[in-house]
Amino acid sequence: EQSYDFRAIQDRWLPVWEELKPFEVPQDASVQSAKPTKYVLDMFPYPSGDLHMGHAEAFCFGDILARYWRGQGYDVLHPIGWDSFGLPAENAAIKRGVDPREWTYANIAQQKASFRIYAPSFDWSRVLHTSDPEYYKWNQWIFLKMYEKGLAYRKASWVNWDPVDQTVLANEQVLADGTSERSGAMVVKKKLTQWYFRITDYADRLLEDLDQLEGKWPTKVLNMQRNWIGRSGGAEVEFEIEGRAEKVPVFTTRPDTLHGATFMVVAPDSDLAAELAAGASPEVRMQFQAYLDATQKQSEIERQNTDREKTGVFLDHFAVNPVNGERIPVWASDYVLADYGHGAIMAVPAHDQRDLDFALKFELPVRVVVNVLDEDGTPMPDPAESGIATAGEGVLVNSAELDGLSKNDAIAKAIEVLEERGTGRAATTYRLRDWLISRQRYWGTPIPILHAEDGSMRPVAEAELPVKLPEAAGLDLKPKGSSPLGAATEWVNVTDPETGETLTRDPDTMDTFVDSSWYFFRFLSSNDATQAFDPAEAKKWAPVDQYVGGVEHAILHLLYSRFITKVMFDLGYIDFEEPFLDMLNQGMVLLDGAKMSKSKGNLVEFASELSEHGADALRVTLAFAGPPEDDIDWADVSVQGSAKFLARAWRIAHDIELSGSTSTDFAAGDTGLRRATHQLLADAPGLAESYKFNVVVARLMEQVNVTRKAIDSGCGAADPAVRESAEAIAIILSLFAPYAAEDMWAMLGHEPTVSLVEWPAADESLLVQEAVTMIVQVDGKVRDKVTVSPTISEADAEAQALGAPNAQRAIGDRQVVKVIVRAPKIVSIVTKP
Ligand code: ANZ
Repeated sequence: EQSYDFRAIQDRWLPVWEELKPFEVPQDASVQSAKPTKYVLDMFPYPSGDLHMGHAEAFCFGDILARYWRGQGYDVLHPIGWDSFGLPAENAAIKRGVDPREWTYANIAQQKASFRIYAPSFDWSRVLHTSDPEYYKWNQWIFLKMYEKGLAYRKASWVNWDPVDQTVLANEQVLADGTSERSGAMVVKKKLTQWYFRITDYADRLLEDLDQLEGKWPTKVLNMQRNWIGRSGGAEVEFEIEGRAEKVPVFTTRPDTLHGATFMVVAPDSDLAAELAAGASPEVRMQFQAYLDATQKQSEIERQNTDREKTGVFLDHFAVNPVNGERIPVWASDYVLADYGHGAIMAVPAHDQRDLDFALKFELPVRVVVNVLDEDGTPMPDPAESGIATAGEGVLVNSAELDGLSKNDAIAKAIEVLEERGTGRAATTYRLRDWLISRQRYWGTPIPILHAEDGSMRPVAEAELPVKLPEAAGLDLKPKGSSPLGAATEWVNVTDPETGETLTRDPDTMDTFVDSSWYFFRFLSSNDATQAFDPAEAKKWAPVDQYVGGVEHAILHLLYSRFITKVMFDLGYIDFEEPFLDMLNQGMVLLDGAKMSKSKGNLVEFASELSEHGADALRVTLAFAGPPEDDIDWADVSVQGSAKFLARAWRIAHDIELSGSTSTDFAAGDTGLRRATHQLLADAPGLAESYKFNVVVARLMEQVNVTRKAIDSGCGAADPAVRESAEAIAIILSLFAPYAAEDMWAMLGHEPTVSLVEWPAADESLLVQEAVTMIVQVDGKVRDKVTVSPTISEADAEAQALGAPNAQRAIGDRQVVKVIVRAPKIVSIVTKP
């Protein structure tokens, strides 16, 4: 007798699916379909080796949703591609002496082979690799569009520099201890001329549009985005510095405290500090230089640590407080950051703790300008004495026209006064910085800019794109602080065909976050050589309805994708401004409570799990382990248990086949089993849509059990209700175990593929109605009990109670004077003769 054999089943259906290509959707918006559409996307993989368990999990969840929506009658776009540029490929290539191209594409081939067996329902006709010139051509096109709009620009600035990898790092690639996330080296600051995208122009929209995603994205992710943008409202106040023609602006959230500003602090690494120090005595100059050197060894995170002992250098200059004409000393200190606000602050020691710590250390004056009370209504102790700055609500003092006002009124009034005098204005500051996109590495998209000898720049003509990456052979890829492309002489040097002028190509490559900031658009038209994507396709499919991926991308990838989407909107290519409508962040796959890694030696290999247990058992295990947002501990799951469940499900279809019955007269089937089947059909959609995949699997397990019971000790395998149940099981099971489901579907006499079958609707009349007992009292005595729906209305409850036979008997010919209804529990009837 035949038994469940996952290998045989995989071998049977893979070639059939490959022939059928059931998940391809035409790349032609003019092909009409009456169906609504869904775009379901998993964050695309990085080809660092074979697929790992994290991929298995994320792609399992994305695939459940893609398959679910097909079952609900949608055309579903579910594409796959590879994020194939980037440092790891290059570093691995350097280590092994192979071409990064070869290494990358070999890994992609391996991942493709694993995916083929794992069988997510991808549209393979749209596959893309960001390292293909056909893809990165459009990165360059986007760059040119941004350049045209003034959104791509170059500036010299201090950047995080990884001295081991010899490359620029983004802030979030620098760990809290100041080391590089990549190499572990202490990160230093270095001044470089770099390309930036002006994302700060979009800060307000990026912040405000998050409100549209409330309830659709995880709250944690929304908050991380908000904090990263970090908008603060306040004022910009201009201070004169004695001996300097131009005034210096500072940003403050507390313009109400201006009368309490007793000194000014500038960031040591700001241009202003350098300028003021240059005009000071040789002694101050030396002190300042030493202090600047020390500051540059510190990470931004260390500098923001409020517990640190304050340090600083007096710059031998004085500023003038614009509201009271007072001369205040100007200091340099590392707690002021060069690239936040204006890189200079008015220090109000009475009401800001950092300023107070600084004032107490360097014996600077502390002046209270807000009388702050504690919870009991008693005045807070003097900050100069207690060492505690008072930041709360209070009434203004020592502040001329602001005296007597509350903090908020004083903020408004102070701004008014500043604006009247022309020495300040309301202002908003953001934590968000412009996006540094240039990298001094080989394996990325070349920046399509030509430099002339006079220092001017020419964008490469659109018709000349792509600017192809030169071959790696012969180039020294080892990091050295400038791009390896600079040494590709033949590539770098270009003669302008019109003027004969010698031009050089920009040797930097783009941050790979550029590649991933718009790949969801390229999937719409991945085979179109004439445009980045077809706006008509975008109208049909985009935005992405469901995005699935790791929370490690909660900040940058999502922020950059949202930014580029808004740029595309402004350029008129699309009519929406948010790229991802719903998002699921899956948990991690752990082993014995720990993150798996090669170095810890606790790696569960996806490839070996796949060959040992098969795709279906692996996928069912991942889906059944718990809510998808939670971590899965591989030590706690049972892949064997999943395989047993699949065998039991499969055997139901097998038994039906053996029974020889082909009746589809479901209405004639066993009612008890039919009720269970229809309850499953009624409940599964809501569960799937709220990501309760584990509950759907549990319900399938129950259904398999009741069906088995019906076969063995009930109506028997030939009963049409058993077939009805088996079909429902196969259809819903196809979300999790496409091979077993397809095999069941075939045994039930259907053509492939079960994956495109629309879910049967639940028959309402077969659903188990919930019911409660309602008590009917007449003149204080319980006379009857009626079964009612828990949601019964007051009017219906009253009618039911009055109509209940025993209640009617008790009422007799007495007159009902009052009916008190407490639906659905009790109805109390009061009568009189
Ligand atoms: C005077 C003042 C008085 C301030 C007071 C606060 C309290 P957030 O909320 O984070 O935006 N600040 C401004 N620029 C800075 C920089 N480049 N580096 C370090 N600190 C800077 O913080 C804004 C406040 O942080 C500003 O308001 C300024 O100090 C400081 F009772 O100005 B405040």
